[in-house]
Amino acid sequence: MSCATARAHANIALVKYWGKRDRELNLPAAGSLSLTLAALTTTTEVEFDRALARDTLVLDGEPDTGGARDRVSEFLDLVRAAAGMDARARVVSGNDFPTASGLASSASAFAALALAATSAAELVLAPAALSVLARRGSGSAARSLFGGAVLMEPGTRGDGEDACARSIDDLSDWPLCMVIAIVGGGAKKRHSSRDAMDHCANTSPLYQGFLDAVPGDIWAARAAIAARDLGALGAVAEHSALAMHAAAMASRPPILYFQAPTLACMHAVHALRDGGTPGYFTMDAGPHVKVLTLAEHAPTIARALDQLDGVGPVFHSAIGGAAELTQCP
Ligand code: 2P0
Repeated sequence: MSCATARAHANIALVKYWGKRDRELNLPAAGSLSLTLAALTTTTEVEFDRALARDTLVLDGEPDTGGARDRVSEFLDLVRAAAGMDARARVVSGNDFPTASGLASSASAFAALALAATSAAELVLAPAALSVLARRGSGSAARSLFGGAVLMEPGTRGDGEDACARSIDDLSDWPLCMVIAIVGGGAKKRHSSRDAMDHCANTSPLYQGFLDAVPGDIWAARAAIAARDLGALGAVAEHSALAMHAAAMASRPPILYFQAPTLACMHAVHALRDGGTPGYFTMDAGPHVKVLTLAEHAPTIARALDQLDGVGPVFHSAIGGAAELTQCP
């Protein structure tokens, strides 16, 4: 049976995705805008085999028979339905960044799985349709199929066929860089983003405020990218991250991702900026801090954050390209 291997990069949203308009089809309540990161990669091999009784998953070298395998299997059901086939698959997936670091891997994971599984099933999809499919696995995965700066459209259709991402700029002439500071030693997070965003949407009085700001934030981010204006782009990124976290914190009961070193990093970034080193923070559904800057300033920012108690390791990544097929071994 056919086999395919694909590689996809993780991405960090500058305008955050936080909340859904449809849970079944995994439709976002608003758009989002992200940067694809070259240094964080998932590689996934999919082999359909009629002799298999069920789907199998090996994740970072370990057989997985739990929730991750079930989520992969549910996603493969979508591919099987679209391709008109019923063979089960062997899936082998690995991250080149430590899964234990607590960095989100579902974006690169489902982007690589969508590309490898459709190719192995000989299902030819246009980029937008592949993004729609990846979204069913994880909302942020719809963005990880593309390189550079990526815009996710929330769409308006009930069937979700217009809720997909596209690259809006390859950024090849702008050396943006993301410094990633791991906080809390990569301990498993207390709230999955999927559950947390639902809980926030259902209970936080600040959720609607976050949502209402998204279209303007996307407009401002796109204008800043077009003008190659790091200060304007960074201001939007800090605003969107803080608005998302403020809404999450105001949930009942609260969702608090920040730890003390998270705040120390945020203050350090502002102090560096006051001193002339441009950097702008963003945080996702966890305590880690990512700092948007230019490549020439990344070592200075990484060194400053690495010196803080409870912070580390700190590394940095350039902007990455689109997901791609590699050959099967
Ligand atoms: C983002 N996050 O835009 C936001 C910011 C986390 C905080 O996308 O339920 O794992 O699978 O669609 O994609 C993480 O959410 O959620 C995420 P599902 P996902 O990057």
